[in-house]
Amino acid sequence: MSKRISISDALKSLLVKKTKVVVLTGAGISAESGVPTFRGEEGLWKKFRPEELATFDAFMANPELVWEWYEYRRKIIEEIKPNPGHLALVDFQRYFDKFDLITQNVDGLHRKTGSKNVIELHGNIRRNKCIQCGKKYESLEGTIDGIPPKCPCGGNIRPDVVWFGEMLPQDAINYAFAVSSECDLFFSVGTSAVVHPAASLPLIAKRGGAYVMEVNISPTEISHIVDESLLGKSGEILPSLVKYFK
Ligand code: BV8
Ligand code: ZN
Repeated sequence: MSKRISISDALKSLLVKKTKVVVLTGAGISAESGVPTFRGEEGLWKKFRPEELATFDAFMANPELVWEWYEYRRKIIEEIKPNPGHLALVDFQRYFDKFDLITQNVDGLHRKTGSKNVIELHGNIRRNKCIQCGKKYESLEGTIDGIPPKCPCGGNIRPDVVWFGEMLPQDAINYAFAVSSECDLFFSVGTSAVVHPAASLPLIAKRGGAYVMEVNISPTEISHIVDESLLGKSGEILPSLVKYFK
């Protein structure tokens, strides 16, 4: 049973139903489900730098390598299960009258847990698309076998994620900017806050007058601007915040 962590009176007074809440998550919230983060010591990018794998140029230069890297990551996420941090955010969504969950993660775990209307800023590794005709593929059915597979139109199939140097889905990022600037309480959970434009959301929330929280096992690039940092695992901290719900 997770104990109740001590929090400030300011945060306690905001944990009421009418508070407008936005949560931004990064790879850290999936770490306790066994998904390697990006920049940690065991990080996915230990062997390769992000620019060598998560870019369109990398894919065009070496489609097999990039495809195999995503297949390796898809295998990992096939077996994983949501952890108490994901589950707590479903409770958050049920409790607060106005709640938005924005994620940088591509593992689809929030949706799998039951969170609704998740804003996936960087796409979803479970989905693919054709680089030539843009056709989206929820599964590889209808594609031509190969590494990477090919679309009947002849184009290579790629993961439907946002690579470095690529625009984020316009509707997703616009919505994220809007709700972050209007919320009362913003949580940055399990993200190193180095990847833009997602990393600007806590700043936008702060400028909009929100109380900005950080939940992380270690300090990050935004620790100096948040109102309150809760140091620890999101799988322990988020469920213990649910205990404060009235
Ligand atoms: C764009 C999908 C422009 C693919 C990803 C200089 C300044 C500002 C911006 C830039 C710049 N130079 C370059 C840029 C742009 C670039 C960028 O931000 N680069 C960074 C590295 C400097 N951004 C882009 O390219 C974006 N596009 O800007 O387009 C544009 C404009 C016009 C026209 C065309 C283009 C696109 C960015 C999206 C890239 N795609 N992923 C894939 O996943 O393969 S990013 C990738 O990083 C993931 O999505 C990931 O979510 C994201 C952020 O990483 P984190 O989630 O934070 O993960 P990380 O490992 O870093 O940290 C984990 C954290 O968890 C740690 O803090 C750790 O302490 C904590 N933790 C661990 N365990 C726990 C925990 N916390 C709590 N509990 C635990 N148990
Ligand atoms: Zn095609």
